[in-house]
Amino acid sequence: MWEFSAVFKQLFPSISPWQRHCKATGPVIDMPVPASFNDITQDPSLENYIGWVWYEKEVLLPLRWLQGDPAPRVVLRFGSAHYYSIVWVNGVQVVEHEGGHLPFEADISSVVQGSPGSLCRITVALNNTLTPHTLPPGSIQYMADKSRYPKNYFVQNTKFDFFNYAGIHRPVVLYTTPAAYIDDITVTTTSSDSVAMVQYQVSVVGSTANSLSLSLRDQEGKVVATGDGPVGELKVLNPNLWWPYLMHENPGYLYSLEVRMQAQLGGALLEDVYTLPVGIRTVHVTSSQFLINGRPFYFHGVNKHEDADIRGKGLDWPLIVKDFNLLRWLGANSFRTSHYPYAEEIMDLCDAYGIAVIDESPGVGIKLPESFGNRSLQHHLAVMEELVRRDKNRPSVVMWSVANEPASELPPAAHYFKTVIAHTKALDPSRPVTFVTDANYALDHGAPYVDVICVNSYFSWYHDPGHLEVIPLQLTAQFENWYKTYQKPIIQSEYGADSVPGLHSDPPMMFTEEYQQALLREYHSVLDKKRKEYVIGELIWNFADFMTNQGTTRVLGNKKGIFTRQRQPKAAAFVLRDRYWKIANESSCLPPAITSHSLFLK
Ligand code: GCB
Repeated sequence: MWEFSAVFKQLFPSISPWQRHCKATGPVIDMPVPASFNDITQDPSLENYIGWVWYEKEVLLPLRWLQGDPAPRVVLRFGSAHYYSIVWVNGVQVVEHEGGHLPFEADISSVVQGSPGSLCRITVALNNTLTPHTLPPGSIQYMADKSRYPKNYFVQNTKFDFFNYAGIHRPVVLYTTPAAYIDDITVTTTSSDSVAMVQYQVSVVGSTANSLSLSLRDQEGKVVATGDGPVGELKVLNPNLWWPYLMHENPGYLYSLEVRMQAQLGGALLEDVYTLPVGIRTVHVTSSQFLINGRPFYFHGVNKHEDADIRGKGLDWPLIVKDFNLLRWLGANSFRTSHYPYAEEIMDLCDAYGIAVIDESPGVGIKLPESFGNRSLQHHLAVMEELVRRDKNRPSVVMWSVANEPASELPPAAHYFKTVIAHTKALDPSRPVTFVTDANYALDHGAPYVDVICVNSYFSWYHDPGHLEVIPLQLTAQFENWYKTYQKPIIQSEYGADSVPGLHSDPPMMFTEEYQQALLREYHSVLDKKRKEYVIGELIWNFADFMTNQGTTRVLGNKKGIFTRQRQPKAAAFVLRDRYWKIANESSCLPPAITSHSLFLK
């Protein structure tokens, strides 16, 4: 629990609570972390709040963290905080970070080691304001007409379809390392039938006089390869490959790589040990296939959101585990982290369960011409660096997505996406890169640079509403046009319809459960033809209903979920479940037999 206060209606902090206790500057309330702050109280002005908020917490650090020669390095780490954070410890600024959805940390040793035994005060100023240069972009609009709006009235405009929840969304942890420590590890893998190579690179900070030794253990704890030094290769005979769920009877196989460092520092011998889960797998894209370990992979999965009642985008373990159980019930083998990177805790389970991930940056709603300028571009490159650094070693991540539905028909999109995609590939040459488009195939300036075409369409929903009969023609044309133009494999990265649970009509009408089912079935009939050619996946929009801004087309949020926001199935969930298990059984690599309500746990 943290203390919390909001500085209402101010875009910039004009008070300085970090210099003394937050509560000395005005009233504070209790605020849980992790959680979005928006839905925690009954106060509508906090729900829709725009501007700076303050979080504060005092902790007592163990004495052994603060002593020693050399003393350990004490680090304060945030899993994520949305959107712009400034952090002080005992009144000293220790880190500033732009962007939600990704971690950041600060070495706070010098601040805390001066005062052993006293409380350590952590203060966070957080601002959720989005501008044309943030990711996602937004804009603040002042309403000048005094006859219609109060003085200084402004609104936050965004071009994306989910609620801009804010707060400290993921765990905040304090940890220590020795003064010389393992700072980063990069692992890539290659394999043939009987032998795999694990290439590694380890970086150490704090000492040049260090030695590194590595050992790779299998799931039985047996050491299968050893190595030493900062760069090298481990050879694994008869490897257990990492396979996606339903593509193998033992999906998500993870080895465990132990990296041990010893370093001399000021006469002391320091030791740091880090254990990294490693999945051995390869990913390749041809003109019509997506290959995992050389075998064609078909994405039958979902798009998700981090979203739930009360906690908003705050990490919630029961919800996470429930969602994975639903994914496996559904027979889904993949998801896209629409429209921002998900929590590391979620990604860990994808690695362990074999759920293939299209890992998306927060580049959603890039529509304004100014959002394609150099300032935005530089920030986008920095975000890709943070994302790749965080997720590069995850076998579940099979492709990066740098954006969702940008205005890619604008001419500056060519340079913008060429640069972002080339940068991402330079950071990680081992994975394909894409962005998700809803632009016309003939006008899209970003598509030439992607490895896989990911296209969203809402035929018979946003276009020709109510006319299910147009889907076969329009969807077939969509696929053929894209394929003729690019000869690249295609994923239907979104399609779907809103349905209000419990609303029925036959013949099907929009917003009923029957219409959502019927629309899905129309899409599926075309997908069944095209998946024999070059369509390599289908991701339903959306896994579950989720909160959006208020608007005339949203009834308490977006209702395109096949599950409700509380994770109860709508009729469409059963259509998709039958389909995904059927596809899994066809392509199959021994999925367990389907029985009505059983879970297929490892
Ligand atoms: C889209 C967007 C997604 C929306 C969805 C919808 O194309 O990518 O963020 O929520 O359509 O339901 O309108």
